[in-house]
Formats: sequence, structure tokens, C-alpha cells
Amino acid sequence: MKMQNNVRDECKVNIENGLLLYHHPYSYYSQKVLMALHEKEIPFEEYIINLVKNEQYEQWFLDLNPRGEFPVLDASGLIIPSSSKILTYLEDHYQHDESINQLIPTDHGNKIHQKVTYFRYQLDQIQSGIITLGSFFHEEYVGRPKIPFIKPVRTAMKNAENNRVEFLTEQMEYNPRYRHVFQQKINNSKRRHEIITSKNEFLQQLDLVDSVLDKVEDELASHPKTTDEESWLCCEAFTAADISLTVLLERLNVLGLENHFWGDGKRPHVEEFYKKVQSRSSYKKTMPNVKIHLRLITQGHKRCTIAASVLTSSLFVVGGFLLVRKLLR
Ligand SMILES: N[C@@H](CCC(=O)N[C@@H](CS)C(=O)NCC(=O)O)C(=O)O
Repeated sequence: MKMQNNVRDECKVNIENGLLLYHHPYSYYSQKVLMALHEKEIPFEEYIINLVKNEQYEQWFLDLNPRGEFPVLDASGLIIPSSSKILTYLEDHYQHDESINQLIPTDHGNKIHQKVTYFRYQLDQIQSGIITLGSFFHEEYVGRPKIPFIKPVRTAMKNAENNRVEFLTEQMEYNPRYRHVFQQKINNSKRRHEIITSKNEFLQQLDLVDSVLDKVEDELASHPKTTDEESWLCCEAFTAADISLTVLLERLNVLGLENHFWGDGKRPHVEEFYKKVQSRSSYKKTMPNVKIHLRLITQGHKRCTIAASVLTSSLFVVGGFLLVRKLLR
């Protein structure tokens, strides 16, 4: 296994602003941080975790974040794991810089602040991993999934999910120092697998999304229609709650669940929000486009053992063909 003590030391590039983000463009939690950085227009350097090589379980990455999860922000040597902690850091660290947008506004009064906190809490309780993997096991609820979740990728990810406990047990043997981390992951995976594979439990998760989107719809519908000002979920400014909402809607859309949640005029304000946010520069810079898909499918291909790595390598074969066809159109 490759030992890499410090990616920062090995980076040939200048790390702008002292920020280095370890992430993956398909990762739900990474997308939240990427969107926040782009909204704030803070320059940063990125290191894309190679999921094909399961880099998140390599010793150097576990030393960085023993949970073996990304995103992780290295802010001039200060290591911050977890999307919500990174967002808090960015908000606090740049709060006195007037050229940088605040995502949790304090200048609109306490009411807006409370609203942002409330909607972030509501939206962030949705477990994207369960919705994502569950949708592969219960295809009757899914319409037309989009890249990267095309059929062969879904099948491969489903198989990887079925073998996840075995895979994690193997990883635990490679990394005895992080035995407790892998043991925890194995326990969580067993419970998650029960939820994902049980139709009833999966439906309860969809119900949770329904109830959160109802609250969002009611809030958006309550905004005055005649205002010239741009308006987002909590106020005129685009906030951290809008980021949580955008990342959720994007995931539901690429999974092919958009009709289930906002098709047939079911939630017109949610639908309008999703259309509107797609023209934002931060959305365009965050969400993987054809160029990013191509970059990912040319990443190295060695051990294809877990869901995410299967996803990327399947894209190499099938997605590559589809993307080239799309490019040639
Ligand atoms: N609470 C964390 C969750 C991060 C997380 O679960 N990331 C996923 C990718 S979206 C991951 O690292 N999965 C690898 C694993 O759990 O083994 C956050 O908000 O950043």
C-alpha cells in the first residue's frame, strides 16, 4: 500500500490561501463544501480522493481523518473533517472580510439566522447514502437516473453494498491501528443494510424527505410574489440552507427521483428553486459536468472493491462510451 505522509508536501502547486480540500466531486458532503467555497469565492487547492484505489482507507488518509471520510479541509495545517465543521470554519474565519459573502447571515436579524439554522437542521438530517443505495434496491420508485447513476453503475454499487461488511473486515486487517474505526463502520453498515434492503424502512426514509420538502415548499410559497429582489429559501441572500437544499435536489434528480418528489406540479416552488439555482455560478462549478466525468473515469484503476470505486470503474467502460457519444452530438 502506498504511503503518502503529506499530500501538501508533495503538491507541486502553490496552495492558494493555504486551503487544500480533500474531496470527491460525486460526494454529497463534498458538494456542500465545494458550493460554499464557490459561493464565497475563496480560492483553494483540491485533492480528489481516488476511490478506485480506496484512498480514503490508506494509512496517510486515515492519519488525516481516522474516520476515513471526506471531505477534509487542510487550512494551513489545521485539519478539519466533516462538511458542517468546514462550513462553520469558513464562516467564522472570513467573517470580518466584507468582500466574502456570509452564508449564515447575521446582519438580517435573528429571525433569518434562526430560519437558516432550522432549514439546515431539517435538510441535513436526510441520509443521502440511504436514499442513494436504497434507490438501487427499490427501482420501482425510480424514474430515469442520470450520470453517474446509470444502470451498470447502480448494479455494481448494489453488489458492492452487499459485500461491504466483508470488504471492511478485510480493510480492518490491513489497518490494525484503525481497527476500532473499521469495527464501527462494520456495525453501521449492518444497520444501514437493513434499512436499505427493507422496503418499509426505505419508504420511511422517502417519507422523511417528503415531509422536509413540504416544509420547504410551504416556506417558498409564503414569499411575496411581487418582489423584484431575488429571493432564496430564507431571505434575499443565498445561504447555507440553500446549499443543503441544492445538494439534496441535485442528488434526488440524478437518482431519478425528481418525479417522485416534484413531478406533475407536486411541489412547484421546489421545482422552480431547482431550475433557478442551476444558473448560479457556484452550482455550475460544483456539480460534475462532462469534463469532470471524463477526468474521473481516467483516474487509475487498480482494486475495484467498494461501491464508490465500482462506480468510477464502471463509468470507465460504459459511461465513457455514453459521454463520448454525448460530446460528439
Ligand atoms: N458527516 C460527514 C459525512 C462524510 C461522509 O460520509 N462522506 C462519505 C462520502 S459522501 C465518505 O467519506 N464515505 C466513505 C466511507 O464512509 O467509507 C460530513 O458531513 O462530511
